[in-house]
Amino acid sequence: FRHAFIFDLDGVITDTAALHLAAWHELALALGLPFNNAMGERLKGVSRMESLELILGARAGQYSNEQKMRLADRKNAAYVRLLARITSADLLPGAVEALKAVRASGLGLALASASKNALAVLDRLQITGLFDHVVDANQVRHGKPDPEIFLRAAQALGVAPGRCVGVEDAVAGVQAIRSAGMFAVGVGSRSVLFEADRVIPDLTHFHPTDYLR
Ligand code: G16
Ligand code: MG
Repeated sequence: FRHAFIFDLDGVITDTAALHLAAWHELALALGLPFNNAMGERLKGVSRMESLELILGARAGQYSNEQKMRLADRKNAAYVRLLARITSADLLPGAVEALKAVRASGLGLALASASKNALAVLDRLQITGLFDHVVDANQVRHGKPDPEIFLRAAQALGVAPGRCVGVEDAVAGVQAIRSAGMFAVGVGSRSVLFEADRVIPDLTHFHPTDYLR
């Protein structure tokens, strides 16, 4: 491939963010921890264990690593239960069309998701076959905003980072794309994703060639 697109999953292709939030909320309630929906923005794109630290906040020091692992497992069990409800009807507007447009233009297409459940989500959405390569949290050492996940995807596609475009809804994700030396397309609001090279409200009317240098 001469150029490639690397898409984030949660919040770009489907709105699992709401399910993650519901699962964290359930855990916070059980632990008697304060929780507000404003937490949502900070949890986006952030790994499971780092999300737990944010949820525990000042009380993080009161739990051993083993206890934290158990709490993270508990949240994940709740999240996986919610995932069973996802179908291709949960694809965000324009998402499949955008992915198909990338393929139709002969460009490489990869997924870079901070979720260990990414393959299960792709499967539920029935879009696994659209990707040339998938990198998820099981394959990387450092989470977003570290560029590792995007660099791995580019390497697997055999495309130099400077010829890659990353598509993200999270601040941490946009930062990861920029540190990888790629062009960053933010999906969401400009006030949140101001570090992106371009910001679009959603994937409707997504034309891959608009972002190639
Ligand atoms: C996603 C979500 C994050 C979530 C993370 C880990 O990343 O945005 O909120 O904490 O995955 O998920 P899991 O607990 O399933 O491993 P992305 O990069 O797809 O937006
Ligand atoms: Mg995301």
